[in-house]
Amino acid sequence: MVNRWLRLAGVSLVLAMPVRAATPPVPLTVVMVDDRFEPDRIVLHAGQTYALHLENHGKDMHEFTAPAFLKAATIPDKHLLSNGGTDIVVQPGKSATIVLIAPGKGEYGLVCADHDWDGMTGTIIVD
Ligand SMILES: [Cu+2]
Repeated sequence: MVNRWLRLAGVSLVLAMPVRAATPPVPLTVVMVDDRFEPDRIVLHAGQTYALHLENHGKDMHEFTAPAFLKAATIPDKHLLSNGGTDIVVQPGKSATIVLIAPGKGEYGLVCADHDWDGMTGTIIVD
């Protein structure tokens, strides 16, 4: 009987322990203009969760095209990706936010698929 009480008390203690809150995503804003990324050098820490917020301040549609990076990152909401998971499309005047966990260390290419010819390119560095 005592044994049973102890077991019950143990269960209650476990249930009463506060749930540790998950680390909130680190906000990271990248602005898209005609035709650049601001900033065009994005530095992330491997394994950190980010809320990548893309704002299109331009008059043209822009794309955050980073196939290797988006494939390597952990992205719960894959439906936010376009063109086979290679990019995030942002219409002019609109924004998009995607939560992702940065992949392993490395350097990943970034372009706007429509305006790379005009120098709309960047680099994503994970350290
Ligand atoms: Cu563009």
